[in-house]
Amino acid sequence: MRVTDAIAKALTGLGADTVFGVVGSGNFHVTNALIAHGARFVAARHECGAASMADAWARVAGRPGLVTLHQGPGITNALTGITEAAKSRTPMLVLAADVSAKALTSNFRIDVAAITAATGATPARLMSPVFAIDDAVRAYRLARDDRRTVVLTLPLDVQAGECTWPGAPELGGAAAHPPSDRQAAELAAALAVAARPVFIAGRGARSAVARAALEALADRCGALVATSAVAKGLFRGNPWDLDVSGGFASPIAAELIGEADLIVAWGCSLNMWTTRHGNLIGPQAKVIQVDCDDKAIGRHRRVQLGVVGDVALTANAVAGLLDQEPGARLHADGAEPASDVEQAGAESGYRSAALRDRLAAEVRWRDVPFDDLSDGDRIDPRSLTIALDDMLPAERTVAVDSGNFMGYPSMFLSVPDQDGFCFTQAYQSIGLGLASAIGAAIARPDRLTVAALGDGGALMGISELETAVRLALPMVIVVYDDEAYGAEVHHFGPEGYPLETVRFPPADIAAIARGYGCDSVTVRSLADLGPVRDWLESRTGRPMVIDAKVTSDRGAWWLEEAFRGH
Ligand SMILES: Cc1ncc(C[n+]2csc(CCOP(=O)(O)OP(=O)(O)O)c2C)c(N)n1
Ligand SMILES: [Mg+2]
Repeated sequence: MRVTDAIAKALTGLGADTVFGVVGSGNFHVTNALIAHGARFVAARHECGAASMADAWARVAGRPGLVTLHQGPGITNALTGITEAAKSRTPMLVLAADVSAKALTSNFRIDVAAITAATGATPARLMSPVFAIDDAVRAYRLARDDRRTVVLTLPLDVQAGECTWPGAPELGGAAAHPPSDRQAAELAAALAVAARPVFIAGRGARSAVARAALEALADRCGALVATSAVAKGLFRGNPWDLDVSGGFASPIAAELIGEADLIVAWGCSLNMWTTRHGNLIGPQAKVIQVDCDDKAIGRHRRVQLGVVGDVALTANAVAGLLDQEPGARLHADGAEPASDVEQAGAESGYRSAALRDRLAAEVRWRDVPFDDLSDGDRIDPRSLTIALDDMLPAERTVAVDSGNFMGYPSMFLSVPDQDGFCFTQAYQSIGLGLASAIGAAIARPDRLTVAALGDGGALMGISELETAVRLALPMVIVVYDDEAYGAEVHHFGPEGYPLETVRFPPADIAAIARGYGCDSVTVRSLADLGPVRDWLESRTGRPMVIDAKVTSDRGAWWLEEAFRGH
């Protein structure tokens, strides 16, 4: 059996059914072999787009993404998307063609392993036809079980070799690890005495199973629940949900997190974004971090207790301890546990009927009063986003690019659950948002996908507009168009620096989008949104691009937070 055919058969047998890429001679055969074995191939127009699509697809589908690339420039073009995936610990397997070992003078020759390792991705290589299937299966397993972005190079001479099919490979399930008894008891003891506990769930809690376990435990001890930005939507519908902790937190969420006496981070690193450089967590708070990776504990801030274990298993174990007779084994720090009466029901811990009413009225950003700066020529991005939140179906996936604008969709658009939000900011690259939205749309065709982009990021990644049109994806692409690299304008403008390098003349993005085959509209006021309403009713099969000419008198306030991180 030819090696390309064998690894395609093995990978599709393991469940890899969707593959993204740009085909050149080096990945032609392996891509066709994947298709022959039943995979769907999505042709991107740029390799960075292919990597970003697979990254977002993996995040939303909850399974490893798969990419195929041509050797040399195919790989270097994909690097920014690969880096975002690697930094996000997205399980993803990149099948990257490479020149044969003896082709020392090939134009395409680069040190793929070195360049891959430099991004934080994990390099792997097919060494010989004999071991090709084992190596490919191992790479897939590493991506899935260790949440790695693995770049598996496929040298052309090995690809062309022959191997023997050994029978369908088995992967087995990845084992989740429970916490140690001692750490679970210490966490239970801390929760038993906490008066104002807040849970902050992160990427490691992005599942329905983790949500159920965390909500049960939060109910048991009267905790309020929040998420980091990447896990937005996880607690949607829970009356005690504070939404996102960090720069995007609404005033009431920031107030309540700041007054917590216990913060428990669940699969959440508590980085500078989630904690506003640490300032969101009050000095009185005890901080406990639960993570399946012991190296993640305390990496971004000091914690009083680290619990190494799977989020759901830990939450269940701790709930089990709290359900037992409050006894000596819960008194790890010598304090008295709260009474059973206080622990049960909505009036326990941080929870009260009055707070529940306040949260219902205030926790959404759209309910926080603001002065609408729309002037007829340009629309206030907050008013635009609130109007879209009202118009677009609730069953939606929101994918956000990077830039000054990024808080508007993140804060003013609600999402149905954690899979409804795709936040690719681990590398802080602009230009990935459109491709990410396409990957998410392919993973969840039942939902309307909303790509939220700045004009800079939109024009950087615009080649994938053709992909969205070709695939007839149900997408609304909102461009927050301030005719500038607004982030830079607001970063340097106040200090009086010249801004010619970061400002642009108006671009007719609606016309550009029509050229690609999209429906489109230019929006300067709420009255211009009629065509979006019509599009939602008629669903033309063409993506809808909204070129929103937005006001931009000052930087979004979360940006000031961001600049402190530069
Ligand atoms: C690939 C890449 N190049 C440059 C930057 C620096 N950068 C950060 S935000 C930004 C401006 C983005 O402009 P736009 O997409 O219009 O969003 P805005 O800030 O105007 O809302 C730039 C250039 C980056 N983060 N990534
Ligand atoms: Mg801009």
